[in-house]
Amino acid sequence: MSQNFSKSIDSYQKAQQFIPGGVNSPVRAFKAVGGQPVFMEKGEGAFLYDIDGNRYVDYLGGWGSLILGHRHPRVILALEETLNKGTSFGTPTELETALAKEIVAAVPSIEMVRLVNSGTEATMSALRLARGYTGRNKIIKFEGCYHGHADYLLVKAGSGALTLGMPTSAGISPNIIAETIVVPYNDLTALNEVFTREGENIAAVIIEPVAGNMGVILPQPGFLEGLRELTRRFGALLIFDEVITGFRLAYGGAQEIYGIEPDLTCLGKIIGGGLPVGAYGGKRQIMEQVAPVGPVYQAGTLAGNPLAVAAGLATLRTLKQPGIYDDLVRKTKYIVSNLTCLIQEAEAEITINYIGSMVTIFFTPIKVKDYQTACHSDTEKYARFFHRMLAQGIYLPPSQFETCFISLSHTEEQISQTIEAFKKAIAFTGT
Ligand code: KE4
Repeated sequence: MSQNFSKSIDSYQKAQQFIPGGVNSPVRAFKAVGGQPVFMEKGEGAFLYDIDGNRYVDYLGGWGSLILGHRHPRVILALEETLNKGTSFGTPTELETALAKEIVAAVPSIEMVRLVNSGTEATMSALRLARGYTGRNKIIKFEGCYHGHADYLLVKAGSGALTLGMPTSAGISPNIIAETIVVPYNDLTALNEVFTREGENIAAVIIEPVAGNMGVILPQPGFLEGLRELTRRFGALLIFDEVITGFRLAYGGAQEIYGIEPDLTCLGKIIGGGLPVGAYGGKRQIMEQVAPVGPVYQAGTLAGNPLAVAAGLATLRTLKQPGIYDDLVRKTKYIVSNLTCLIQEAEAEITINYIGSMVTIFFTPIKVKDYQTACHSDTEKYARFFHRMLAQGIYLPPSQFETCFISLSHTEEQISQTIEAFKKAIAFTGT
C-alpha cells in the first residue's frame, strides 16, 4: 500500500509557522522516530484517517483516553444531548456530581474527588494537597515516571521528556526541584534509604503503579506493598498516579489489581472519554482540606465542563458492562502471544511488556524493569520499526518510551492485520 503524505507535509510546514514544533504536545512531532508527523482528519472505531486519506489501525487511542475506540455511539450521543443544552456554565451541574459519584463507587480508596482539566492538574493539585495536609515539603517520584509537566515533577521524567532526551526541563528553578527526590522504579532498598534519612520531611510519594511512560513496566512483586508500608510508617501520603491505569487495567484501576489502597489517586484520559478531564481524590479527611472547605486552593474555569464530563460518564457507564475487561485482556493476550512467536522465529532482540490492554514492544533482549533497562532499547531500530508499521497502516506511539493501547473497538481482522504487519516490519528492521 503506497501512502501519500503530501497534505500532512504541507500542513506541518504551515503549523510550524504558528506553533512551536508545529504541535501542541512535543511527543506528537515524531522527533524520536524521524520523518514528518501525520495530520489526522478523523477517527472511527479502531481506525484513524489522515488528511491524505490513509487509514491506520490506531494503537495510540488518544494516548490511552479512547478505551472504547473513536466516536463510540454512546459517547457521541451523550455529547449531542449535552451540547443541546450548552457548553459551559461555570456553575455546579448535576453531571459533575454523577461523574464524581461514579468514580467514588468504582475506586474504594476514593471517598471524595475533585474534577480538573488534565492529568497534570490532577497530580499538581494532589501534591499541593499532600503538602498542605502533612505540613511537609519534600516529595518522592520515580525515575522515568511521568506525572505531567508541573515544574517539580519534570525531574528525570518519562514520556515526551524522556523521548526528547530532556528528562529534566530547562526553565525550572533549582529551588523548586530541590524538594523532589528521585528514586529508581522497583528499588525498595533505595526507597528505604531515603525514608531512613528524610522520612519525617516527606509529604508524599507519587508513583505510576504500573509505569506507562518508560514504556510499560510492571511493579516487581512486593514493591507496591513495601512502598505502602514505608509511607504509612513515616506518615507520608501515597499518591497513585492512575491517569493511564485508572479504568484501563480494571474498573477500579491498578489499585484493584494489586490490592493496594493509596491515600490519593490521580485520574485522567479515560474519565474524559477523549475530552479534557482530570481528577484527584481520596479519603474524605484529606479531601476536605481542599478549598472552599479547607485551606488548600485549587480552581479551574472549565473544571467539570459538561461536555467533557458527559463523554467521561458515558465511557465509564459503558465500561461497567460485564465482560468488558475480559474482552480487552483476551485481545491483548492474543496479540502478544502471536508477536512473541514471531519474535522467537526471527530470533529478534525484542522484549514485550504488557498488562491488561497496555503493551510496549522494547527493542532490547533484556528484561525491562526500570528506567535504566528501558534505556537499553535501540531507539533507532524502534524508529525504523515504527515507520514500517506506519507504511502498512498501523499507527503506534511515535516513541519507544510510550504504551500501545488495545481498545474495545479493535476487531479480529485489525488484530490479524497488525500481526502480519509486525512480521514484515521486524524482517525489515533487521532486529
Ligand atoms: P495530561 O496533563 O497530559 O492530561 O496528563 C499528564 C499525565 C499524568 N500522569 C500520567 C501517568 C500520564 O501518562 C500523563 C500524560 N501521558 C502522556 C502520554 N504518556 C500524554 C501524552 C503527551 O504528553 O502528549
